[in-house]
Amino acid sequence: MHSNSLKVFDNLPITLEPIKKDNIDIQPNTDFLQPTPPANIETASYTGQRCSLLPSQKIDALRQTFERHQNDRQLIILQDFPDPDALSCAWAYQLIAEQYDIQCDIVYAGTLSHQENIALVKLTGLPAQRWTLQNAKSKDLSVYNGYALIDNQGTTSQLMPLVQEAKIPLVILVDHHSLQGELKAEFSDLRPSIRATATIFTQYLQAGLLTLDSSISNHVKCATALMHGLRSDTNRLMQAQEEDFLAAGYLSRFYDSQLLNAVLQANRSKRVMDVIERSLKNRIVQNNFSIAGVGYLRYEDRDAIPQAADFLVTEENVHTAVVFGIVHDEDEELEVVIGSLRTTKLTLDPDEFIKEAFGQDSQGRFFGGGRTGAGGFEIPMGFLSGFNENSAYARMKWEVFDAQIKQKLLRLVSPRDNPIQTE
Ligand SMILES: [Mn+2]
Repeated sequence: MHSNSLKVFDNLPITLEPIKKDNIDIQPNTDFLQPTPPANIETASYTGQRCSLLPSQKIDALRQTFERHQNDRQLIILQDFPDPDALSCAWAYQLIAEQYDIQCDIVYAGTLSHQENIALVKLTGLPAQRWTLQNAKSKDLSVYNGYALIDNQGTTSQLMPLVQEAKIPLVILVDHHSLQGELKAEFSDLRPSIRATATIFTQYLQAGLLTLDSSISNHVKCATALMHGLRSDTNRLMQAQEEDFLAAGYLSRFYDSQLLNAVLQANRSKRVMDVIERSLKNRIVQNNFSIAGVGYLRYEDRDAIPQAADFLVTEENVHTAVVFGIVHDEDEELEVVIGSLRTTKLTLDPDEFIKEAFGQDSQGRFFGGGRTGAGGFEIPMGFLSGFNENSAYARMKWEVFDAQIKQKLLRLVSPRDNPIQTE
């Protein structure tokens, strides 16, 4: 199974824009088992064009936004660990913007840690740049007149504080994750009912924001990247809905199936296989939830966590898998607990489940969230980071975090028999 299919929000957590919630309900809560609300009205309203489910006013507003920013230079900020959906849409945005003489730099602060993402970028020549926090600080941000957030709302990028400090205005926000906070953009298109941001961008292309041409190599490659993004955010179209299929149908006229196949053939590294093995060995299955702690991982291997969750959720009688581990970033001397959730249970909302399970930090920021079928969390270890050369300490630390995360999850999985209850 293609593991990166649902990995987007794995990087979620260290929310920069605090999302405040007044009452923190500490009772076991089963609200997350409620069915998802109906699709928003905007996406349901048909316009003249048969194939576009997009209101024409939205397209006009987007076009006017680009017109107002002619000759600008913009940053396109992706989540720290960008996935195919984000990467492909950023590219489509860049190609659309070029027509208005807007020059865009696509940047992310983390790494491309999934083999398919590396293959996508290499094989298509996708123009994304890695800006670590260190080298971002040395950049002259005053050359940028604006920035765009694509497939994220700024809560998953370490670059946000820098951009906000530099007072660069948020021009365009396009995303399909649940609303993360109150960000004001000149133009925003937030549609949580859509399965992939690639679907939204394909609708823009279809509506004429960029006329794809099969004789232009970059157009073919971008269409291929969008097809990959759309497939990977919809679990290979298995969770796709009408709009996604229509978008895929449109892309099928331009994409290169052999190139897509080459991207999908990327193999898992041995280290990823080892993490999957650990998750299998350590998993506990309770009430159709499979939960596994995988211990310590290197920063570059963090993507093994969602891949392991993708794998565990395929076991019979399992509808939801949660895999977590302690990821250490040697450069920054930081340790973070990172976890991924995958579910095939339609009535389980990963965003609510994660928020309910782990709550918020002292500043009111949630440790994670999600979207249809997938969620993720990150819990910084702060003061407890490091000193793992002492193996007894490292083991003890892991055991404490492992037990605590399991307690928090099991409280929701089987509210009445928490194994470590003290009362
Ligand atoms: Mn996405």
